[in-house]
Amino acid sequence: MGVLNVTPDSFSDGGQHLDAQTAVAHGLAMYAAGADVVDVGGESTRPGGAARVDVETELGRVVPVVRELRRRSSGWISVDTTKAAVARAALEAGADMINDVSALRFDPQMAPLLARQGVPVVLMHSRGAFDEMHAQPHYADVAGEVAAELAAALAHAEREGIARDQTLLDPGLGFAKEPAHSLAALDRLDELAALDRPLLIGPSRKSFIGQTLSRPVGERVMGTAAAVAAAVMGGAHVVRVHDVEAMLDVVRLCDALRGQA
Ligand code: PMM
Repeated sequence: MGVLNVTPDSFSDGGQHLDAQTAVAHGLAMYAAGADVVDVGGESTRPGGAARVDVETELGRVVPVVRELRRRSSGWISVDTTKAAVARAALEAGADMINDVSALRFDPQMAPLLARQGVPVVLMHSRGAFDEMHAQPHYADVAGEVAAELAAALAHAEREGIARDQTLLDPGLGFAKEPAHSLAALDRLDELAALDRPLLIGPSRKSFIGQTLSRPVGERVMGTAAAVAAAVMGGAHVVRVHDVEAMLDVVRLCDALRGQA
């Protein structure tokens, strides 16, 4: 899954693809580099106070890009949003799946929409409201608590009429987690296997890599490669990354090691 942020302020690629044409070109380049899915986002969740965008702004960023990607590619299109109105318009414009970093918590209309549409949905672990997602709560056992909270999110989704087999789960590296928490969640990804759903993981260029290696955001490709390798060896099915071509090599080698190539 390639990351396509159509935002001025995402932490690593903010401002690079703000006009629709540039964004579409980058999305198509990620498919050409081997991405199966491109994840289009119109609202940054950057640590340190990303500004909430209103629905109209987010729609204006996301929908033209989805429509044009759909016209020019048969690759899967995911939309990274917590707003039901954006998800609905994006699905109408041709998106295939929704990536909700709030795991349906922020917009009460999101679950009924996805239940009706029957499309795949990523339920990502986070805690708190939008502006608290990067606050640092305490964990006694991060892997166990993330697994329990994802199990609760999955149960909530099922109560709302979303089929279990529509869902993917994501431990949410960097969301309500200090670097040590993200490292532990990644190292113990296998503990999410008991939930028996495909696992998505998004380590790309994140600050747990930067802080561990003392690297600025532009120098985290090798750290990202190590995290992607750990994720795949730990059982991840989808990795959400910026550097598609490089990470595809990592994934393919790990798949070969696991005998799945
Ligand atoms: N990380 C970011 C945004 N969306 N979605 C999922 N499912 N998992 C993640 O780890 C994740 C996400 C962080 O911001 P970025 O778009 O700048 O990488």
